[in-house]
Amino acid sequence: MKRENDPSAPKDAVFNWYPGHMAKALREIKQKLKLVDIVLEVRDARVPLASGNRELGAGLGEKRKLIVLNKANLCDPGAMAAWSKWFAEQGDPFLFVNCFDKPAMKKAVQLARKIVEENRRACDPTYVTKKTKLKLMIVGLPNTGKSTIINQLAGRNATKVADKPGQTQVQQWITVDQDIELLDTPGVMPPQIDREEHALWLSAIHAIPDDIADEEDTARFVLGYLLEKKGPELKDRFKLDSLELPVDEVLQRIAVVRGCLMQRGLPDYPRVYKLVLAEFRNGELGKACFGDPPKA
Ligand SMILES: Nc1nc2c(ncn2[C@@H]2O[C@H](COP(=O)(O)OP(=O)(O)OP(=O)(O)O)[C@@H](O)[C@H]2O)c(=O)[nH]1
Ligand SMILES: [Mg+2]
Repeated sequence: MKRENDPSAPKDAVFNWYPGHMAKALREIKQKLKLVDIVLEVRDARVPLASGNRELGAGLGEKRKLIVLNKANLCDPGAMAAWSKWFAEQGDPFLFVNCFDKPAMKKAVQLARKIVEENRRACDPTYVTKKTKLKLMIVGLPNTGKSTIINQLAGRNATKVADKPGQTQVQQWITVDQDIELLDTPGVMPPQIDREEHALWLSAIHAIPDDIADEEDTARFVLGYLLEKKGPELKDRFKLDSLELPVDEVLQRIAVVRGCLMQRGLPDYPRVYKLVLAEFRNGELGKACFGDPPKA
């Protein structure tokens, strides 16, 4: 992994990708907090803890927050159950969702409204529930699906989305209907990542761009994970004889099976790395979840 963009990054950071627009984005998030009722903190369900951002979380102060673990359709169900138990024990409101699932998104908004109402009642015991416009701010790491969530709720392409970290670069208000308004914000990375493992997880889910992370390291890590997990998808898609193979051999096998070859039949490894990452990220190599819930 490279240490990029910031020569003043702390020496113990194994990885640092914090382009200028992210510092600005964080400042603007703090400035707009007073205009919203609640923040949806979007994470990737496949990296439930390390796709959070402590600095961003601290910046939210006392504002009510709902943790939305998006892309649940790509997350290993057993791991998701274990993480759900852990999140429930922590006491912060959370929800695992696949944002293309309309009823699940409806439930997320209902839960957000309930949290806001409960908070109003806690601040003012004489408060009587009334239907007011709900204003939500959507924050989180790059590429976690913030803008897609907004488009799904709005039922139209109100904001640009792409499988590319750093797509949204400026804040944008989107009116869903007369009851809901949403503020889309650019993805913000933690200023530094201390653990090599976390940098690999975040690269695997494409929260970090491939030209900043190292495609070879990330693809090798993903293959190692899938081999250890022994999911049938890897074996079937790449016609492997076994899942007991070293990563080097699997890479060679993929090059042959998928025709990623150069002159004289030599493997074109950069193409293989790209192919492995693309297929992993759209779920074709099976569901994943990196890391275990912390032990009490
Ligand atoms: N499988 C799956 N893909 C999703 C889901 N939500 C979003 N995506 C995909 O994730 C990619 C990134 O989505 P965006 O909405 O642009 O992500 P973002 O968080 O706004 O990214 P930035 O603007 O870079 O911070 C797109 O290719 C989406 O189609 C989901 O629930 N499931
Ligand atoms: Mg976006």
